[in-house]
Amino acid sequence: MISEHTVEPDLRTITTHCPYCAFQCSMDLAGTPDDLQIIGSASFPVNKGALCIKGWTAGAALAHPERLRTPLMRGADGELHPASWEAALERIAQAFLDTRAAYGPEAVGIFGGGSLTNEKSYLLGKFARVALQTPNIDYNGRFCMSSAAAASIRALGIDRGLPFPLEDIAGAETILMLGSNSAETMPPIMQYFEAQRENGGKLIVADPRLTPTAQRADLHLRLIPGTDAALANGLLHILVRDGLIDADYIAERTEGFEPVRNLVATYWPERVERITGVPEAQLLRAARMLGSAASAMILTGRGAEQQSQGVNNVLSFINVALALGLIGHPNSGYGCLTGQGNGQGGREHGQKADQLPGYRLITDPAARRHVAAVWGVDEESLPGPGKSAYELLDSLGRPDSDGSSGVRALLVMGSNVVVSAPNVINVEKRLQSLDFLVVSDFFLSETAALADVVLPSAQWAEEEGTMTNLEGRVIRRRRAFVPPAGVRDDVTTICKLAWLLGKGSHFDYSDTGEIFAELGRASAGGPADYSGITYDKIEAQYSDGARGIFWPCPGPDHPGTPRMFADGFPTASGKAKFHAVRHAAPAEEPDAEYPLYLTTGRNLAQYQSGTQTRRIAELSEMTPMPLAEMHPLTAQRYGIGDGDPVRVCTRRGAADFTVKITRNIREDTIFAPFHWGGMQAVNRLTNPALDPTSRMPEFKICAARIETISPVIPAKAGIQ
Ligand SMILES: Nc1nc2c(c(=O)[nH]1)N[C@H]1C(S)=C(S)[C@@H](COP(=O)(O)OP(=O)(O)OC[C@H]3O[C@@H](n4cnc5c(=O)[nH]c(N)nc54)[C@H](O)[C@@H]3O)O[C@H]1N2
Ligand SMILES: Nc1nc2c(c(=O)[nH]1)N[C@H]1C(S)=C(S)[C@@H](COP(=O)(O)OP(=O)(O)OC[C@H]3O[C@@H](n4cnc5c(=O)[nH]c(N)nc54)[C@H](O)[C@@H]3O)O[C@H]1N2
Ligand code: SF4
Ligand SMILES: [Mo]
Repeated sequence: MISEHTVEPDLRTITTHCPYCAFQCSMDLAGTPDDLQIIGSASFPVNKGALCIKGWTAGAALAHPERLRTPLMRGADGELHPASWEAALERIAQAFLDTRAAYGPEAVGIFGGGSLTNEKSYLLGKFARVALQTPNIDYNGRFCMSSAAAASIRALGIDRGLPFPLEDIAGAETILMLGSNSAETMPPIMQYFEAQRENGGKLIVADPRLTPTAQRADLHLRLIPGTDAALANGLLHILVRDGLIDADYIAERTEGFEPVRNLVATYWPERVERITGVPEAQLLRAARMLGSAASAMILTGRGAEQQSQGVNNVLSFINVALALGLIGHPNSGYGCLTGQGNGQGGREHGQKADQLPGYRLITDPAARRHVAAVWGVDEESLPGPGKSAYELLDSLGRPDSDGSSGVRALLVMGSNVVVSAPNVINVEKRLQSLDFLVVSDFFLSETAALADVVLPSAQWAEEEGTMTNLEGRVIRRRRAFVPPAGVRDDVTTICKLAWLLGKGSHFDYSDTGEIFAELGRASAGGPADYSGITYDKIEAQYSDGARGIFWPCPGPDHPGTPRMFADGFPTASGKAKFHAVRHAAPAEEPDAEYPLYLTTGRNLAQYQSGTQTRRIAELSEMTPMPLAEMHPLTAQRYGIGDGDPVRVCTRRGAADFTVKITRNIREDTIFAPFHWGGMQAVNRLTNPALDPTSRMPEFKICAARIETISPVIPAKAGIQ
């Protein structure tokens, strides 16, 4: 069993990584939680000393006055009251046991997150399958890069967001980015694009908005939301027509090109201009920039992925990368820019509904045998696949279509779903209809406020573990401080609950290193093989400047794999696969009643559902409220001025914003960020239409109309 806390002396310098995004900047911490100095670690080869404003200010959440410092339990009066850990954990265990007795094990569900360390992600997956024996575990990564993941697995046999180190960006002659605004979402990455430009390289950005990222590009393709696959097919049409494809590579390293060639023949430039809104001349220029380059990269962000066609969009761009012979060549390839701190590792070790550790499928008999042996359980006792994130949320508290009970008790760890899931009006209702909800968080998030039991969790600088960054580089998160009295780390919480559920012997660890070693054994032989990585090996790499180890790392002497696909693809044939994918309309398109596209995304100074960043004064001052971006001509049509309050309505509901008038957006599109809750939650509006393969919701497109309203009172930081 994990000891409560190993006491670390405060007041010292320790090197760890940022709590927020997948760039995982290394930072040196000095001081105490009340007075913390954070500087970017100059020697870490990823951020090279740079941090963004969120990283600089990350310390403010540690000693924040609103931080949860004791468990809370809902009393007979309907309010949350402070409670002891013993009482809270017993209530949770009893609720899980009662639910299981009444409705069966699948009626208990877990919703995890991509901010959890590898150790916690792995334990949560094991807890679901071994302690609860429920198939119903999924996580917020389903809302993040699941479309890119599914497409990469289909086409390339494996999903590692970037299959090459970031430094390769600097050497690429041409880069095409689809729906990524990394100047705001991972600012320190821009140093690689600067270096690329200094080396004479060119950048193309496809985005309905002229974002800060697109402003740095040589060519901005201001496409109509939801037309990414048509753009890809149109580019490939020109590349084939103009003889710019790599016939040798296609013959030797790929299969399935002919149907793609036939399909893209129908995507002539004039037609693609009509579908995408991108002028023919720009299509030609983009195709030439890609096709004539000695090295080129295609990178996707959430813009192209968070669609009901997300998998097809990514497949269509992988087609372009394969036809040009890019994948596996120096300073070239296809990559997905992963989002959350452990967005990569969090998707590999069992938080997904259909997954076992090492990126194995829970339906694969060999994988089940292997993992059951590592866990010391009977193979038959492992459940099958469960429901995907939105389907899980939508099933809460009501019977399934097959008459079974649906999920009636839920543990949420690392997500704030009433802000960040699509169609949150429905999600909130579903959460309220549960028999029992428990949420672990640092603060009383909007989701925690609905819970029967709230558990206060240790934060990044108070815990040990590993994270896997956007490059697949496994790094160490180190503890600098003891958590405040009354706060526990999630590892301790999960293990204690397992004991109370009678499965403690499977959750008996002396420290997180032991959990990581077990994760390594469970992942051995799987696609994401960590078996050759140990804490000591990562630490040794830190001291010689290499800094972290790239998976797959299948043995103790293996150095890790910074670059993949140089010699082949991990598919049955060893070849990459083309997929002939037509573009298709989004699930909802503008019409007379809802005449505008609504798209959603991020601001520089806020992070995700805002639980952390809305509580940090500097960040809230920079970005105090959600702004709905609108073109001046659109605003004029509605008689709206800059700074006016506006109500945006869709078929799901209404939400309130302040208008920002900008020429940097298409006339037919409005954009709003999703970092706020309540009436300011853009997810009151979004469409939960799912991609048929990845089950990714269509966060990036729905049809909307706008109404003018009386002034919005700016929300106070932290409390909405
Ligand atoms: N500041 C900040 N940084 C973050 C985060 C944060 O919340 N705040 N979150 C982290 C996480 S988890 C993630 S996943 C990443 C996300 O990082 P990004 O993918 O860069 O972020 P988004 O703003 O969601 O979407 C990117 C762009 O997609 C565009 N877009 C909208 N619709 C379409 C379309 O149909 N096609 C195309 N091609 N583009 C479209 C939007 O205009 C937007 O500029 O950021 C990470 N970093
Ligand atoms: N409209 C719209 N909606 C979106 C998106 C979009 O582009 N548009 N993007 C989607 C994407 S890409 C993502 S990744 C999701 C993210 O949305 P969420 O899943 O809500 O992500 P966070 O806000 O990071 O939520 C994490 C919560 O867990 C807490 N937390 C963080 N780390 C830990 C931990 O280690 N332990 C515990 N116990 N708690 C922790 C935080 O305080 C926070 O309350 O939103 C999705 N929703
Ligand atoms: S939020 Fe991302 S880019 Fe900003 S400091 Fe943290 S890891 Fe670096
Ligand atoms: Mo994400």
